Amino acid sequence: MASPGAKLGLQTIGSEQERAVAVVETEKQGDVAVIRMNNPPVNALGHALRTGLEAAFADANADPAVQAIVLTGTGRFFSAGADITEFASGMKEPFLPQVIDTIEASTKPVVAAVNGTALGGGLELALGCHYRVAAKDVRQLGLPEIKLGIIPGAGGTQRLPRAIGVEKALDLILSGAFIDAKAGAAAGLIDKIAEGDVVAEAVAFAKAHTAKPPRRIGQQTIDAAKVPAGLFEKARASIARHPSGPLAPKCAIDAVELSLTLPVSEGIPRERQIFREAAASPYARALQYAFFAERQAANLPGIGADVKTRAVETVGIIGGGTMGTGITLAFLNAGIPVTLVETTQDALDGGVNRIKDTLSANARRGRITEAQAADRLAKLTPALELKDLGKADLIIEAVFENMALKKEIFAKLDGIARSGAIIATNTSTLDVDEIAAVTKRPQDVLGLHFFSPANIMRLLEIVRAAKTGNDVMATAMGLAKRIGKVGVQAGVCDGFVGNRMLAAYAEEVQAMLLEGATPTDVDGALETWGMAMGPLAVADLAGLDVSYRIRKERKLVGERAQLARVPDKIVEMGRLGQKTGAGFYKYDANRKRQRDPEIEALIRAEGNAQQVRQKAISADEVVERSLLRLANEGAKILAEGIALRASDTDTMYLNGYGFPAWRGGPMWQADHLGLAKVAERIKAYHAQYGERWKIAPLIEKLAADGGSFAALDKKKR
Ligand code: T1G
Repeated sequence: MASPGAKLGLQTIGSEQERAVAVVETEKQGDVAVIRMNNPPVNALGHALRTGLEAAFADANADPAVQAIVLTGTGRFFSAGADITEFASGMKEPFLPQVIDTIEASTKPVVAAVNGTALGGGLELALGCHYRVAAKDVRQLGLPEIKLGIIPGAGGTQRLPRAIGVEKALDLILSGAFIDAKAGAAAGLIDKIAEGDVVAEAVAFAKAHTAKPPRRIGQQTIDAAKVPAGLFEKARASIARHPSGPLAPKCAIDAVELSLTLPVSEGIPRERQIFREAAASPYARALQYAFFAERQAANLPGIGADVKTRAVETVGIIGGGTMGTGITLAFLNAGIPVTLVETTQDALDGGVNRIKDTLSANARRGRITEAQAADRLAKLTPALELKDLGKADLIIEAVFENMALKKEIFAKLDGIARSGAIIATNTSTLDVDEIAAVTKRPQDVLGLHFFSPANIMRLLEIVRAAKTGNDVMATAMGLAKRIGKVGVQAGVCDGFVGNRMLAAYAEEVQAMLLEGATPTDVDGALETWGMAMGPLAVADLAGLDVSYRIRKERKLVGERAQLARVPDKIVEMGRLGQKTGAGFYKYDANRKRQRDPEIEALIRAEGNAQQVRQKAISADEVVERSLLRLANEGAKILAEGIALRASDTDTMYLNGYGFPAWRGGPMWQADHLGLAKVAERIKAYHAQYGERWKIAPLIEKLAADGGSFAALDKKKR
């Protein structure tokens, strides 16, 4: 072995090996070999890294001068787990379970110096080490595989229960939640929290353990008596509407349950079988697609890392209503001071109290501490004058959905906002170009369309107007991540991307009601299929008056007016949804919905009045017609360039419209069904129902060429 502290490497015999060497470095600190993973950006355990680790451990174990081994990562990452990009292309040996078994079998103590994020295979790697020393600021420890529609596949379902107990392990694996180093130590996952340099403290820890036989988690047994009775039954009963779909949660429970009865040497091969079953499902493919789609959405063509973003350290919000206060909370929660402007003291007090109530409720529920709640409230400045926003870096208008009012406010802001400030509108449908045109600084104007409740919903539709500057778009995209949102670009058209598709979907729902379906039939079918909430229940939650006002502004005619008759009549009866205790449904004191025969009769009468041929509509038809209208409208939007990618549309529906991630999104569903089949079905509906089902030329073309939305997106990269 070369002199202490020297960098060691494998003999280079080919490019794969070169990569393996490049991503694993071994350094000697006295008689301790420090093996460092260096595979940016997240130390994903791809083939090269697995190969490099296997070789580095073989080397260190064979070296008589080495008494102990420390494994660590680089930068913010220990390892973010298996390389998800390898899933589609298939993995090559050495497989991760093998590498981890080799590490656990080491005859010399192996200490993981967990310098940062350790997730999935990354945490399984650390569990294969004999001891774990973590840096005190580590926030992300977990096995989130379930969010990708799979289960831990490198021993996590067998070793984690032995390390922290079956109940905690099952909870972490089923939720995919992250824990920090402190919680890890409390659970028994982490042996020592490093106050200083984690590698140095891990080396010292290792030296202190060279005399003892290594402690292998894989050899530990589980005391079944300590497992709460009925744990697995309760878990199985709790996964009916798991956000990862019907299969992976069941697989996770089955695998963890094996840890009670099988030794690790038998449990891991069984885990692998179950892993493969989950990985082969369309739900896993949809969730992995969603993972990358969300990250892809942040890439704006022509706007590279060289585009300088603007500083946003203070924000002004105009309007203390539901949206204004939700948006204010989103910024306060991210530690960004907000000045909230309203026109009257009462309205302002109303808004401030709503914010106070939400913060104290979050503290009461333990989501934040009292101190954090107080700190966030201290960052709020109520105001009654627009001029108080003169210093704000970003101003967001969130007033009533009325063009004249918004233009009046933007004309005033043009004279008030500091030079270089970004001025945004939270409109959900109106023309942002028209709003920008009342200012002398259209390059500083864009749409920031939040979704209610704005402090909860992850989606932020970033509406790029014709003159919006690249730096403003880049700033908005970065800001979205900073406030915990998923930013997705949309162009200007009526309803932008999300609401324009929603209008087509909602229209088809109304058509199915007039043909004979009931609200319960429609919502029931879509919720059983996986939607978080059916479209009519969502309409009642959002308030039927909101869409009523938009329809009245639009002055609908022809079939569109006919299809809006039922919701119009319901609103004109004073039934605005949950907030009035009745809409498409009746609501009890706990806001639980109940079918309402009066509304079902109203719908029947309207269907007959419009002489709509009545028919039984199956749940499958409800789902098919809803999805195809969404995909067809999505394809038109894509062809017009209003959405950059089909995957952006899906990212919007997953994060803003309650579309289940394990179903991928409307465009992914269309690809999954096959565009030839989609085209055939749309044409069949067009023949039956006419113009509203006119096929999008893009679908017709892709179907004819054997193409797909995914392939189209790939071409654009
Ligand atoms: N594989 C491949 N690429 C990955 C990756 C991974 N595991 N994790 C992140 N990336 C890419 C990501 O696409 C992006 O690329 C860049 O890294 C930065 O990510 C056997 C089989 C770690 C919390 O589920 O949750 O182990 O867009 O923008 O916000 O049991 O990434 O720049 O080109 O998200 O700081 C289990 C997944 C895998 C963790 C960091 N692991 N990653 O968030 O950065 S399955 C996970 C995350 C497994 C084993 C099984 C997050 C993060 P690009 P980012 P971030």
